[in-house]
Amino acid sequence: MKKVITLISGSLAVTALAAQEKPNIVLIYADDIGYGDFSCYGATRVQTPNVDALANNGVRFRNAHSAAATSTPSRYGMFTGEYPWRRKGTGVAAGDAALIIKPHRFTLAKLMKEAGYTTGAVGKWHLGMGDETGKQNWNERVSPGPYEIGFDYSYIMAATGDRVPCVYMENQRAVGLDPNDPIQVSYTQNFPGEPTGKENPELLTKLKPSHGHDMAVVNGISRIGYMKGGKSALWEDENIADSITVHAVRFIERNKDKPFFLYFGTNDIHVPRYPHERFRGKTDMGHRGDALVQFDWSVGEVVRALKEAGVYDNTLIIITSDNGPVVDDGYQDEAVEKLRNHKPWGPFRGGKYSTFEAGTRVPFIVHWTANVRKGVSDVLVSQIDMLATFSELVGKEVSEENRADSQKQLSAWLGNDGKGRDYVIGSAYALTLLTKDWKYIAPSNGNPYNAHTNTELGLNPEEQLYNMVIDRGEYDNVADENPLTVRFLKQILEEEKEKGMGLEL
Ligand code: NG6
Ligand code: CA
Repeated sequence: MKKVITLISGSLAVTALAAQEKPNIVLIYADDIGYGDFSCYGATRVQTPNVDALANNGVRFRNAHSAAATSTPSRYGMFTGEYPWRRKGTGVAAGDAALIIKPHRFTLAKLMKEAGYTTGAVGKWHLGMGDETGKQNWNERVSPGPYEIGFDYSYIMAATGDRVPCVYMENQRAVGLDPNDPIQVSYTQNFPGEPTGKENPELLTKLKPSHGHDMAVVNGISRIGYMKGGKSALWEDENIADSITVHAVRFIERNKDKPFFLYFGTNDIHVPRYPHERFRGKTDMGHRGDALVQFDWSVGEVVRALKEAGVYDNTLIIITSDNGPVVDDGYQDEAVEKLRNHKPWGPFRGGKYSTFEAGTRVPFIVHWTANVRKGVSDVLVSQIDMLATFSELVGKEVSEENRADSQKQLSAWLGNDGKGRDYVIGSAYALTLLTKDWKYIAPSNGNPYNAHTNTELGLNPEEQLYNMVIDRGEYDNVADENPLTVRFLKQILEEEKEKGMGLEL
């Protein structure tokens, strides 16, 4: 394939690409994998060779952020380019939530389609489906969904592994459904006669909850939400990685002759963690560690498919995560007991749900064979920039309105520019503003500690300011000593809020 790079004042820039020369894009979006969970980010008790190979031959970022500290808002931000805190209703979605990104909105997938790509969404979705919460008929095509916001093909889990309905939806229809055994879903009440984890603990043969997760029992594991029917369509947790990986691979095989964009949202390592037998015991950390190995296997399969299709060198691959790590997220899977010296959050404080860094500082690896400057990058980058950055990559302009908060950061993402973003705003109960040097956390009266998950949420009625150069662990609040810095950062936040906050979807 012809190289399509020109040198402009010392930095790599991608020129307008002829259709067949457009790079494919594969976005591997992990779930709850923390900054310190891959061996290339310092983990020692788990080896992730497939991830590491991409990191070693690509750019590995050390200051990269998801848009939020949980899944739904992070995915919303990444797909729309708009900070999720601007919109009401972008918090963690129930399994029967209506589609959160409205069909009229411009999205990353629509951008790619307009640029001539075939687009696919495989794996975890968690952005809702249908036009009214709780009103979906899961026995028919559920719409709107991925297709209506730009994905030609989809094979998804509607919400999360721990939320009903526990079925795969292919092109928005439940896979393997027997019409004589229709699916019913409710997030308000159980269906008469259906067992629950709470009332029938004897049915929990695979995993028991540690908190919550005591409603419908599917595959020996109790979940969030009630469900009845659809027996032939129910997933088996130990096969989820296989099932979604195979569909990602098939999408690549089918589309290898034309440019494609694949969003591959893995179920690993979200709860309930129940990796396939062949990954059990691969680490000494129980299901959480073994699920990391399973994730790495999925990455290896995608890479292999790209190589076998002959498109590896012309595919830009991103590996990142939707939020930081959590150890006990609601099931008794021994993650806490077996963690010992492993640090999923790396050198950072907090974790999933937290305003502290580990909430949103996630692994971020960009691989594109000859087109990146290999190495480690410390510039500030954010998933919110995917939309504008991909628009640069494919040479398709996006209006300022459609670009929302998304910035063109291609040069930084390819490892060529030492600047990156000036700041990024995070949201987990309270807003945060992070620059290269400082982290400001707005005052909040929320609970500072999540006892269920053992997470410091970083909420404080006082203003917090941390010097990220000398205190990346956010232990020494220096707000009082630096009133001018606090004022400056607050002003940026105020200006950003004035552009729109608390808007309806
Ligand atoms: C929480 C769930 C947690 C997880 C999270 C969403 C309970 C007790 N906890 O409410 O298990 O599902 O939501 O995670 O129900 S996320 O990564 O998809 O945002
Ligand atoms: Ca997540």
